[in-house]
Amino acid sequence: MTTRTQRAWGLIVWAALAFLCAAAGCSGSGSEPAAPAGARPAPAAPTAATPAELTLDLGGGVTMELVLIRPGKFTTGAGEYGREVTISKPFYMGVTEVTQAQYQAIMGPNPSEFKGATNPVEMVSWNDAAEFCKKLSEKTRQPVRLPTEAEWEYACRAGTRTAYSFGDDASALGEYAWHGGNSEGKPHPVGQKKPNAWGLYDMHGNVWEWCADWYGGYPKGPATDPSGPASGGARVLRGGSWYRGGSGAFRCACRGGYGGPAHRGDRGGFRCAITLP
Ligand SMILES: [Ca+2]
Repeated sequence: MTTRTQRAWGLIVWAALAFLCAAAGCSGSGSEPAAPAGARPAPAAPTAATPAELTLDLGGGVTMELVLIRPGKFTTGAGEYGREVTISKPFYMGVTEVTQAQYQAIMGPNPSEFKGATNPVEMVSWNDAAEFCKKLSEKTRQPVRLPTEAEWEYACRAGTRTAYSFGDDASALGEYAWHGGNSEGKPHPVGQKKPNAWGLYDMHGNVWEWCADWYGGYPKGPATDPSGPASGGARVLRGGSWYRGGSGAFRCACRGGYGGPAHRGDRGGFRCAITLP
């Protein structure tokens, strides 16, 4: 497939994604339903075996920083979804999207359209991201994987109950996100905007992020550690990208998910998670 064909196909796919997102209630910026009491994570202290921060050595002077995410509960979604989700196990979450330097250190070639060592890697499929995690696991002897969609939203919310991790006011989005209104038509080096309360950068914007789950309907009622349908045709993407100008795609609850696991686009990347032993 030629680059032009890939990009044209990508436009079709992302347009469909935007439609899905809008259909899923991501186009507004209103308040979300209040979460039940106790929705914030338990303030468990990190231990020597589970430090608050973890640094992986990818070789060649390249590292990856992750932070400990403690168990807790959150209420997901715009009003039509509102339901309680429990994250019962701690995990580590990448502080940033995977950069091109990190991707090259593990995979070799850099597939990105917008080249830059500290830019997020893009033009990576879900399969590519999974392969990266597998190889990084082998290199570091850590169980590196993609976050589940529930873990991603939990980490994005960082204990908040609002439309965005910084509140309900979309006018502050530019302080936290590269989006269509400030990106000048390209992704930017990771970690330049403000982090959320748990120290995670670019959860809103820059590039969409692949999650582990197949895209499908949410389970009804409360759920604990949901991991999506057993099978499907598309994988979940979260967080919005440098391309999109509307504020809806950047909501903590907004679901993306289109294109099969082999789809690549210049608006899609990922970040890593690690299961604790
Ligand atoms: Ca992002």
